[in-house]
Amino acid sequence: MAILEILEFPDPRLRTRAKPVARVDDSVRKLIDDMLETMYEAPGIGLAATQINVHQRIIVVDVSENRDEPHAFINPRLERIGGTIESDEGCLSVPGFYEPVVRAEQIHVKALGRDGRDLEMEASGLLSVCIQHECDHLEGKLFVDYLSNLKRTRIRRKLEKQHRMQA
Ligand code: K1U
Ligand code: ZN
Repeated sequence: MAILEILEFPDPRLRTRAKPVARVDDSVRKLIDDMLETMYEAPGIGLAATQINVHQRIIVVDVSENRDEPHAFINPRLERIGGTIESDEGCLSVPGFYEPVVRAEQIHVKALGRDGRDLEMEASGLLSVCIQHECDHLEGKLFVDYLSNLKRTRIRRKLEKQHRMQA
């Protein structure tokens, strides 16, 4: 397994729309295992392939307290069931910033699992929020896009400054 580099906002590669996975083979399973290792090490509760500069429609999540309930979704499709939930969101690609975002409270997810078989799941609360956040990444969308231009610009400038200092 391997820990992969996570792209940071405003890297333009985070704006790439990911392509569907045509076949779930060993290379896809290895990628999922590497994504889970990278997510746990960060630490985070989710990760999309886009964030590690792989533009395939794959996300992983684990919102459990003991960090022992990993989920992988390949080619995920979401249906909104109902309700709205506002919660503070963070992002491993926008480190150090947490802001409130409004999303659907309950969702239905259809995808392929790590074994390549059809998978369906209903999710609510943090799991629902995290899956929606990760699916946004596959569209090239970040949680900062839900914020005001002023807030997004402030975050971008602070991260650009940090990146200059690190270079
Ligand atoms: O997509 C990502 O960058 C991962 C992101 C997911 C997320 C967090 C909060 C709301 C929605 C989606 C993170 O995991 S940020 C880190 C974080 O929230 C966290 C890390 C360790 C323990 C608990 C939370
Ligand atoms: Zn994120």
